[in-house]
Amino acid sequence: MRLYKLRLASVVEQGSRLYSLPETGWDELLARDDLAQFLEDRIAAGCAESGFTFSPEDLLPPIGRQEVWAAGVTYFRSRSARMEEAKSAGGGSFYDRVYQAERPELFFKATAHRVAGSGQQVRIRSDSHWNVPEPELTLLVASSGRITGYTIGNDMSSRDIEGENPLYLPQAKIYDQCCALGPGILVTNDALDDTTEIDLVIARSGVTVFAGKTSLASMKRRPQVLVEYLFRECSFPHGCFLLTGTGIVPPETFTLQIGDEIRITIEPIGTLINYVR
Ligand code: DO4
Ligand code: MG
Repeated sequence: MRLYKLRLASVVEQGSRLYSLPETGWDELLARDDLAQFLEDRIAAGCAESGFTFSPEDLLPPIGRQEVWAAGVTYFRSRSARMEEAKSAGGGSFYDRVYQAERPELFFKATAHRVAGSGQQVRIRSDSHWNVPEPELTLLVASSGRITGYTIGNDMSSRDIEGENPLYLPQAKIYDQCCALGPGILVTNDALDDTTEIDLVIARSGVTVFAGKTSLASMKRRPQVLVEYLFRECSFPHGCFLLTGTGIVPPETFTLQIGDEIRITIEPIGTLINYVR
């Protein structure tokens, strides 16, 4: 079952049918521990209007008052790329240490104001010359700490700023339209299979300039463990989103340019499409 946020409605896709949920607040839905059951019950009770249709332009980012957090260095590829980028500044060993450590790297990424939805624009910083998208499986976590769904996240990153000094991480990671989420939320109580693939394609004027692939089998940490650390000393009355880290890093010669199209696909969630401006 997939849940979409539109300008005027919350919409559930079940099988090949779309149902709108009038009078159901987005934040109230996302905070729920029993989201899958709640949506199924609403549909079964006839409280959802069927026969609804929408086009991709109607989509909003699937976020309301939730905070967006991110985990880092959860794949070997991210560890190695970051050790290299921070080496000359003397910061290289931090990344290997956090990759091995019991405590994960978790950082605050965005509120809704800085998040783009599918079809919308993400930004690169004007004071950076080396920028990449980070395609990440993203958890929807209820206020209780239970994982109730999955979406796709793009953790836009300025690698030159981060590499100059690890203490610049918040500036490399947090700015307007630094994050994309969408297109919708796969609502399920089941964990995603380890064979689930994450695909990234970057196109420039219609030509692919980078393509990469990974799978959840390469992620070093389990989603529930990341959530357990995040919830240790933070409460989330409206639930939250947690990006789980990137396993795809383009080569050092690559940087995003204005106009690039970024496509991230994770089936069975869908494809998140954004344009750089
Ligand atoms: O430590 C820097 C950020 C790491 C990150 O965002 C990732 O691995 O995805
Ligand atoms: Mg990341």
